[in-house]
Amino acid sequence: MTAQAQQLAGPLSAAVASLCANLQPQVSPATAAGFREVLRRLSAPLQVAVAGRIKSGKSTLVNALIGRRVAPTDVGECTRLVTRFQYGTVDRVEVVFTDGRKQVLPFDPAGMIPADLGVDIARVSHVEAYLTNAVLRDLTVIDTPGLGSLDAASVARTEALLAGEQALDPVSRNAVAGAEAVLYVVTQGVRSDDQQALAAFTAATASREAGPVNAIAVLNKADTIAAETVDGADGDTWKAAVLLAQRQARTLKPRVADVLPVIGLVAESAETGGFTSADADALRKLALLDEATRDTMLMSADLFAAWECDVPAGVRARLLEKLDLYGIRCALQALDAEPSITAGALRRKLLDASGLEGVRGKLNAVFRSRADGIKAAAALASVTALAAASGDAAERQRVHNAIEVLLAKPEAHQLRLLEALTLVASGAVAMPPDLAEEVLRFGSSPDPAEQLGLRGRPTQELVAHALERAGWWRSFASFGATPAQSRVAHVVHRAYFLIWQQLRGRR
Ligand SMILES: Nc1nc2c(ncn2[C@@H]2O[C@H](COP(=O)(O)OP(=O)(O)O)[C@@H](O)[C@H]2O)c(=O)[nH]1
Ligand SMILES: [Mg+2]
Repeated sequence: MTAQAQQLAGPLSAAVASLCANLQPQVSPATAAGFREVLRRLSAPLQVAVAGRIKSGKSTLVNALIGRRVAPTDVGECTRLVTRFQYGTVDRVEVVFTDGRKQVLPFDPAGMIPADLGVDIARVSHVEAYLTNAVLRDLTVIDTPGLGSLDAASVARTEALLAGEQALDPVSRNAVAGAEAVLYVVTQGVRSDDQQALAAFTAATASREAGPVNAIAVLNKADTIAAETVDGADGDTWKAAVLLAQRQARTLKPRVADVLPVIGLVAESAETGGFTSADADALRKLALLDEATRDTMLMSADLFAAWECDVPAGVRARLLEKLDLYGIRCALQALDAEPSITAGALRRKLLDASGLEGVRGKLNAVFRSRADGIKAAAALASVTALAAASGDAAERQRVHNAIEVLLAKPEAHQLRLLEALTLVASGAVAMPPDLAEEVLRFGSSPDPAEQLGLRGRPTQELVAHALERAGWWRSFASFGATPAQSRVAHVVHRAYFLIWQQLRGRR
C-alpha cells in the first residue's frame, strides 16, 4: 500500500539503476539485497533531512515548507523522534517499531501528529507521515530531533537514521532511508561545535560527505536578532540577519551551498492557515491605538501581553505565539501603510517578511533541479560501500569495474563533477583556496553565469572566460597537480568546456 509508482529522477539515476539491475544476478544474495534497496531508494523522491540543534526551529520550518501544521513543535515525545514526511494518496501516520512492526495512529484534533504517541517510545524506530501535499511529490522531508542536544537517546536515533546502512538493524534499515541532502538549521552565532555537528552529520549522509551540492543552511529565528549588535545593520533586524547569514556562510562553506535568513515561525503561521482573519482583525484594532501606547506595548512580549487594552489578553497571547513581536510589528506596519488591507494580503506580507520564498528558491536551485545527480551520486556511494563490505574479492572487482565503465561514459560527466565537488568540499582532495572556491562555484547554482562567477555579464565575456579557464585547468591537470588534483582538474576542464560549448551555441 505504501509502495509508490515513482519515476527515476533522470538519466543519471537511470544509469545507476541499470548498473544495479545488471549486477544483481552476478553478486551474492546479501549484496543483491543491498542493490534492491539502492534501486528502491533511487525511484523514491529526494530525501532531505532537516538537521540542527534541538529547538532551533526545525519542526516549525518543516510545517512551513509542507504548508501544513502537522509536526509537533516545542515539547512532547514526538519532537524526540525522527519523522519522515512523504507523499501519500491518503493522509496517514504510522509508528514504525525497531522490530519492524507498524501501528497506524490517528491525527490529533488539530490535524497534527500527536505530540505523545501512547506507545513505548523506547521501542520506536521512527514515524512515517504520509500526506497528500503536492510539495512532497518530489521531496521527502525528514524531521530530526536534533544533534548537539543533551538527550542522548534522541541523538542516537538521529545518528542511526543518518548513518543509514551501518547503524540500523536490518528491519529498520529497510524502513529508514538515509538522507541524500541536508537542510541545516542554525540560529544566531554558529558555535565552533556546530561546525563539528555539521561535519558529523554530513559524514553520515548517505555514507558520503555533504557539500555545496547537497547541503544548504538557514539562519532561523532571524526575528530574534538584536540588530544593534550587528555592524552595518542600521538597526534593521532583517538587514542584520542578512549580514549575519553572510558571515555564517563564510564559516560553514564549503559544507553548505549558502546560508539564508528565515523566520520559521512567521512562515509557518502564514503558510499553514495558522494566521486567521480573527488575527487580522485583532491586529487591525491594535493598529488604531495611539502611537505612544503601541510603542510601549511593542517594547517586549511581556508588555505586549500584560498592557491594558481593548484586544483581549488571550488574543494577544495567541498573536505572540503565532508571530512573536517582530511579526506583529511587520503586520502593524503593513496596516499603517494600507489600513484597508485584507486578511489575505496581510498574510502575504507576513510570508514575504519571513524569507521563506528565498529558502524555497534555494531548495529548488540546489536540490530539486539537481535531484537526479544527487540521487545518482548517493546511490553510487551506496553501491561502492556494498561492494567494499562484500567478503568476495572477485565480486568487489566486478562491481568496481562496472562503476568505472559507467563513469567513463560522457553522459556521466555531471556525476563526476558532483563527485569532484564533494571531494574538494570535504578536503579529501586538497586545493589552494582560490582554486577550491572556483571548483565549488559549480555547485552553487545551475546557472552557467553564476558557475563562472560572472553573473549578469554579457554572453561574449562568459564564452571567453569559459574557454580560458578550460585551457587553464587542462594544463593544470597535466602540469603541477598531484594525481588526485589532476583527476579533479580533468573534470573541471570538461565542465568549462561544456559551458563554453553551450554558451557559444546561444550567441
Ligand atoms: N521567535 C521565533 N521563534 C521560533 C522561530 N521558529 C521556531 N520558533 C520557536 O522555537 C521553538 C522550538 O521550535 P521547534 O520547531 O519545536 O524546534 P526543533 O526542536 O528544532 O524542532 C518553538 O516554540 C517555536 O515556536 C522563529 O523563527 N522565531
Ligand atoms: Mg522538532
